[in-house]
Amino acid sequence: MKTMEMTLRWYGPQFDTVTLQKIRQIPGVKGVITTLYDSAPGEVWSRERIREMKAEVEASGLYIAGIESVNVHEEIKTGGANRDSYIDNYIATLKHLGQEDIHLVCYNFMPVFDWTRTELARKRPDGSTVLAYNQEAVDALNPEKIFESIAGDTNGTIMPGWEPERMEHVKELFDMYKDIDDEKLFKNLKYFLERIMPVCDKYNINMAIHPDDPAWSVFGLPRIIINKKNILRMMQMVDNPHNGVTFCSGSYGTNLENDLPDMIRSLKGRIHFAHVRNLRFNSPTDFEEAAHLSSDGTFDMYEIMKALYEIGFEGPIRPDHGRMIWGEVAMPGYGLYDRALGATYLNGLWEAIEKGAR
Ligand code: CS2
Ligand code: MN
Repeated sequence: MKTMEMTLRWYGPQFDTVTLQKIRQIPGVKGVITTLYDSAPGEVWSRERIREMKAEVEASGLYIAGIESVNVHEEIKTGGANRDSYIDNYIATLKHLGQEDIHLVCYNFMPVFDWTRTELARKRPDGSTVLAYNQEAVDALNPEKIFESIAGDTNGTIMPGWEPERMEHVKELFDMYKDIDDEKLFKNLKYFLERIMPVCDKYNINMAIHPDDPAWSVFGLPRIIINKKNILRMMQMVDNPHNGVTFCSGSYGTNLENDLPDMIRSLKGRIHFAHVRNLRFNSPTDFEEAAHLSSDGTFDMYEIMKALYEIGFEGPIRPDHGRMIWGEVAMPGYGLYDRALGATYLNGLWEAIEKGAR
């Protein structure tokens, strides 16, 4: 019987403190989710580079379960004059991935920034540190000075999507979006998807859009992959099973109005990848990335896993941002220990649900 595959994200040999050898020792984890970390959005990935990346992972006894992410160039998101050539490049990358037998691609359509947090190391009573978000802190930032304000808080580590090279252009990037509202962004997403679906059909590539995080507009930029209504609209506007979703509980869950198990059920057949993690809300505008356990946060993780089980989910799943515990020094959210605990907990929930259903 096909079932879900537990995986872990791996940031590659140059950046990750967590080695493939360590990942391999997490019970039940056989696949990794990775990407070509030194490629820029818009570049074509050659078959050779993909092969090298695969060989490295496979040499450690693991396999590549999917790519997170093949990033989408801002010209595509804004529908700029050069979008077609960037889409051609994206198609070439998808083709090469398919030829190398990789069939899952996670991406996002968030303008300018990837996920946004206001603290990368908030201390909890047990001494662990976690990523946290506070709306008042975001509202106090000047968008064009965001990088300076947040960079100071990170102990030299930065969030994906907040790289210094990118931040040098932050003003230009904001300008590119000045005429883009939600409707235009939807239109540009549709255009992109319609153009890439043929190559996805040919090579059986499941595209899995990652939700915007947090799931509302920040810094005045449009954000559309935020709730059930919008994600169903996206599924219907390009009604092809290869046009699917990364169901990230921690990202959709930032908006307490999102009923996560209900969203999962409504996406049956279209969830190709799952990120499962918990959040703890201290107030509706302040949350922190708790341990995966239901009792440590706001979500019922059993109900989330049960909904995935019941829709027959069988793709890769991974624990998401973990706490920093046991003195580990690693990229915020992506240490080994707490994500390994998360994977083990999710595997336990799944086993119980599966056996209970027999
Ligand atoms: C994040 C994102 O929440 C997450 O999983 O780490 O960076 C995510 O990888 C991208 O938005 C997917 O394109
Ligand atoms: Mn996620």
